[in-house]
Amino acid sequence: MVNPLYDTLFGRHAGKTTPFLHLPDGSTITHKDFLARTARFANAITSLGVKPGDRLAAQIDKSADALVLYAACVQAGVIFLPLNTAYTADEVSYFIDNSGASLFVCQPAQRENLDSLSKATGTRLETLGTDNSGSLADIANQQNDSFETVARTRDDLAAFLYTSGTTGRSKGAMLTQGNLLSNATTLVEAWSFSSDDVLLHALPIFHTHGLFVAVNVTLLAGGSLIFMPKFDQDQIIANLPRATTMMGVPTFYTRLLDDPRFTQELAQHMRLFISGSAPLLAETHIAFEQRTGLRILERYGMTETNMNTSNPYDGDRRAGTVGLPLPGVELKITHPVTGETLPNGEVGQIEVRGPNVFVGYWQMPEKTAEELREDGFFITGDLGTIDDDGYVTIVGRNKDLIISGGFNIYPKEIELVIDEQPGVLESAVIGVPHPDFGESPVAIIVAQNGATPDLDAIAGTMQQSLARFKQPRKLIIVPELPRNTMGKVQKNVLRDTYADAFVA
Ligand code: MCA
Ligand code: AMP
Repeated sequence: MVNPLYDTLFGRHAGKTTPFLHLPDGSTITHKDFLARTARFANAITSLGVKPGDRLAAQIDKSADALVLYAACVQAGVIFLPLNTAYTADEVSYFIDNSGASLFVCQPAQRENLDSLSKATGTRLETLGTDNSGSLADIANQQNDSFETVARTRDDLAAFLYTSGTTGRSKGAMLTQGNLLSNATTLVEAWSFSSDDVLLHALPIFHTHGLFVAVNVTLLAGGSLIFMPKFDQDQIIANLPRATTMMGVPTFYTRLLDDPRFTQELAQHMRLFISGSAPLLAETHIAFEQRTGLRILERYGMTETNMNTSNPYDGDRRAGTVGLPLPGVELKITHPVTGETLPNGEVGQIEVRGPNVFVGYWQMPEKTAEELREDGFFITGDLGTIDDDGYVTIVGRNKDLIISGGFNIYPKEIELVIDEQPGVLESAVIGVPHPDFGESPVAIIVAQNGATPDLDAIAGTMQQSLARFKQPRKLIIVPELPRNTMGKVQKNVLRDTYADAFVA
């Protein structure tokens, strides 16, 4: 194979005139047309001087062209670096600078806002809209619709996905062609995907879940996607009858259960509902089965590892568990201090090894060594148990992380911003239960002696520097933070104290 990822996911569909994408306006894009446009984009980025192994960063709205850009990067051997559209210019500048991206593609409306960033980092800036608009689309429209696929091996890098750390600095997880291919192959088999599948796609495509799981699996199976710009309840209800499968974060499922239009009749033809990225409450799993007669299949993954475990397609899907290690994935529970493997039933850190596990963090060898052992086991930072049947249950996290509606929020990043504000002595950001997002951040702030921090001004500053989904919806001033005898802030105590912060 010339380029394993391109040939296996995309090239295999050459010439097919069957639909790949069903778009919201009722139109479809066939595999053949998708590949022709991919070739135009591969020619376009190459004509701009982007070479194999270079990074292309994209912060663009979800659209068929956004997916074409991913495919074009694979075909041209360029490392794809998708970015959350909610990130502010401050946040984006770090990713561009750290990755050394040679091309940054943003939304047309953002060009002015991001122009200075592009000049400061020396990165070329082009734009791409959702409707064949933008400077990159203009260039692509002038190109040939065939492109000589760039040769790659399974060990070559295919994508960088930035994931934050407990220090607040984001790390670029380097994923190879082999990482993505092995996981897609495993999942097609594990979840019985076929060319008959029509996946209702409402996830963003700048994360593993929406891009590497939903899109790669569908492509490999030869199925098609109902490609929606975002999760829109009315659109989901309207499109479900045309779909066979859906993947979502738990918020998708709790929202559907809150909607009386989501009935057994509407859902019963569906082959499979899959949930991941955040804990699915056992009560949601049970309520879903009571409503539809179907059991959600919950699986567990990470940006660094793709998917690690899954409840079985045929067999017992156990509520509250993330199922069994996927074929080819080794999983063990270890003691957080000694690293020794613990017996079944005991809680410890979850470690995984397999062809799905990334190769390290970009230009951060120390960080890589801290989390990726020399023997290939990756320390996930999740805490869990394995039972005697092999089912894994996640019971907590050994990392300071909040997951809101499937988006990761690292408290340290927010604390660093708050601590710099006038009148603030220190702060602690905690995640507490939220009825819609599962968890949501709350900022607990201690004032400097005699000062009264201006909470509105703090919220305003966060608006500038942090994506909206990271901004705590509640800021609370307290006289002091609870500390243990070592002087460490007891976030568990704060989480208990403010557990009801978002209860209606
Ligand atoms: C939007 N907002 C949020 C979130 N999303 N706030 C907190 N948490 C969120 N997740 C804010 C917006 O800024 C806005 O704020 C308000 O909520 C409504 O915005 P809207 O765009 O209407 O949001 P939404 O449609 O309600 O979006 C919620 C959502 C979305 C559908 C749950 O966040 C989503 O699609 N999440 C999926 C994330 C995902 O794909 N994660 C996978 C990571 P305001 O009104 O104040 O301006 S990959 C991963 O974790 C691993 C590998 C794995 O295992 O999968
Ligand atoms: P990310 O860094 O965005 O890839 O998020 C990965 C994290 O999401 C994991 O380390 C887990 O903490 C969490 N996660 C993913 N899937 C599940 C799940 N099914 N249940 C609980 N947590 C999950």
